[in-house]
Amino acid sequence: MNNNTKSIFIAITGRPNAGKSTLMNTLVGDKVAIVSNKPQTTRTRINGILTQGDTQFVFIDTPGIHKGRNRLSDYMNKSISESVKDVEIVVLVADCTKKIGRAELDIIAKLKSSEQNAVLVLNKVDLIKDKTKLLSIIEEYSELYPFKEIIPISAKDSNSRDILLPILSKYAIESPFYFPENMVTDQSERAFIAEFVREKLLWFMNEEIPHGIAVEVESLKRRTNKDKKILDIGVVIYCEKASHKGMIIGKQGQNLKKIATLAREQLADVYEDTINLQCWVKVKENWRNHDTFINDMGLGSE
Ligand SMILES: Nc1nc2c(ncn2[C@@H]2O[C@H](COP(=O)(O)OP(=O)(O)OP(=O)(O)O)[C@@H](O)[C@H]2O)c(=O)[nH]1
Ligand SMILES: [Mg+2]
Repeated sequence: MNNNTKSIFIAITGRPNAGKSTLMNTLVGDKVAIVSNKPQTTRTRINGILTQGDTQFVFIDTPGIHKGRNRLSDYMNKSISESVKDVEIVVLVADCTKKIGRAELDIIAKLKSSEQNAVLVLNKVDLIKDKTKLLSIIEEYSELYPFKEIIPISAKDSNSRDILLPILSKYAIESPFYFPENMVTDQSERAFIAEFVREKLLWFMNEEIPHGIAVEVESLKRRTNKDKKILDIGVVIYCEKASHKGMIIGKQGQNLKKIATLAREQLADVYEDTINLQCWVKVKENWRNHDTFINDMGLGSE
């Protein structure tokens, strides 16, 4: 390893649905965190890693800060506070189509108490027709905190990577690399696959159901059959009510089939193997208040 390496830990924070995971994926250049139009998509901190030349960026995607009504929410909010502490810089992602709210003010209060280096990303500028509106938003935020930079972008647009990486890299510090150079995330393979499946459930299920879903990879095996590489995956989808189970499965299993097919196709792209995916749905009442279950699912305290 090169002796002159640098690394930088970057916490990505903001309200639910602001585009934090979208931004992390764009910065890493690979899909490492799931994305959906439903708030509270991300549940635990997920690290995305990018090594460029002598610099290693470690992005920490956090759940969107929100008002908790159950133990799972408590864990999610705790993981945000912890992520913001020990990093070189915090990226506050704000949806520029929304007014400054409680979530942004809470994060700014945390930044103030630790005098953290922070940049503000005003996301979703593609949705604003009259770009001059951004000026007043920028002014409002700059009165709240001495952000190092305020950067209007579209996290969906890959150009935002070229804009942000040079800004962030200024805060890198001399240190060995913490992760192998080709690594893009430190999630376990099982966690990554479970998230992929949960993402499809978020896409297709409405109302309260997605928030009460947990996905576990129960079995994961690789085998070869006539030179064909096959990945056998057994997944359990937990939901909170028998009625939810029925809705997830759908008439004659149509819904679950649609979800599993899409998950299988996308996993096949990632792994370049043949994917054999089996999904079961089980009811686990009120699991979001069961500490043991939350911990078993990897959603509890780390
Ligand atoms: N128009 C537009 N939509 C975006 C942009 N960035 C993200 N989105 C959309 O915003 C929604 C939320 O994106 P996520 O990346 O899941 O948001 P998040 O902040 O990680 O949300 P949580 O994990 O729930 O806290 C998705 O539907 C994204 O496609 C953007 O630059 N422009
Ligand atoms: Mg997210």
